[in-house]
Amino acid sequence: MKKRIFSGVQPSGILTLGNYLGAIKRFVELQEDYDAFYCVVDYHAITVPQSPESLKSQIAHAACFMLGAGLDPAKMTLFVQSDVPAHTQLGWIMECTATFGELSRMTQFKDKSQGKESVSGGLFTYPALMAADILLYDTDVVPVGEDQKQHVELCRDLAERFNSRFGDVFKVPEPLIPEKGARIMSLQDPHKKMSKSDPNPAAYISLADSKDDIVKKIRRAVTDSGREVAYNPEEKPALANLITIYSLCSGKPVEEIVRAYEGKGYADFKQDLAEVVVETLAPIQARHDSLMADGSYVDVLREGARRAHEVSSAVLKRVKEAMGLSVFVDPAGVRI
Ligand code: AQP
Repeated sequence: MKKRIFSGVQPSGILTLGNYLGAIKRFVELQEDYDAFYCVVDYHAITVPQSPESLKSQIAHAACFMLGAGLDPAKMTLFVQSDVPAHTQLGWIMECTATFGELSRMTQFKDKSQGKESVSGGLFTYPALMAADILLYDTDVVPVGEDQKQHVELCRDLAERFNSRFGDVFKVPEPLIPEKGARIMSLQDPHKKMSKSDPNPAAYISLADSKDDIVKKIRRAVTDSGREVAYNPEEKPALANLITIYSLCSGKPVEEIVRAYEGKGYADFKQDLAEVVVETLAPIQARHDSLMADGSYVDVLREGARRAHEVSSAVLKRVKEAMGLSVFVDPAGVRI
């Protein structure tokens, strides 16, 4: 039997090249060998304010970019989190399993709440919901970028704690972090990761960016002092990030890229990098546009939610029974 994987993407903006290279590209490869469940985690997106129109369209774009990148409904299950009731139900149980101290130590909460006058309670407890997302599918492996590693570790701790109290209920999942591309950095600050919710659009390449936008953003990307195209993440982190993007998009090893630009300057390198990124995104954008236009992604999400509900409701029932909670109706509210 194939091992199960689960992973999610937040529709908190239009997906970026970081999301693609760090996660979605891998999702496409992994659907060949795993029983894959991929989720557009819209409940996570509302941990920060979202307008109803933007959220609705960001969910559609996220699904179409994921399908456009190569996710195949015949090989994997793609669904939207809020279509499957078990997520928030187990989310609450996981909040009651996690401790305040544990949640306070999550670095993403610290980063995202920094400098804000007011943050939602959901931003604080979101790693408990993420643990629920994963555990509901008896997940073996969670493919994520480096930034999510701490949350998957928390998920493992919560599963083990729950199992030690209530018996062998949850499968304890393993994170799967790519060696390369685990963290694509901002084009404006190589010490910050590329994020779709960055207030400065010059900091990221959105999967919806036009050729002109991509060329401009790469031309304006910060580089380090000096002129030589050399890969040195410690001393030249901005350039190293650009070389990593080049390598992941072109499939060429870093050494080959560095060799090709010996004696040339940053301008030549950036011009070619822009071309490589445009070529990588063009087919994804074309498929995304046609899925958005014909609306066929809706059927994919509907069927995905049906499958996800089937699997997750059985796991939730197991959890509730183990804890002594009521199981007189199924998670969708139907009497059983
Ligand atoms: N910069 C990145 N480099 C590599 N991988 C990344 N991921 C995100 N940013 C990078 C990976 O993409 C998957 C989906 O991430 P997410 O949308 O669920 O949440 P996130 O990590 O918080 O992504 P963003 O773009 O930074 O969103 P906002 O701005 O809303 O916080 C995950 O596997 C993640 O590791």
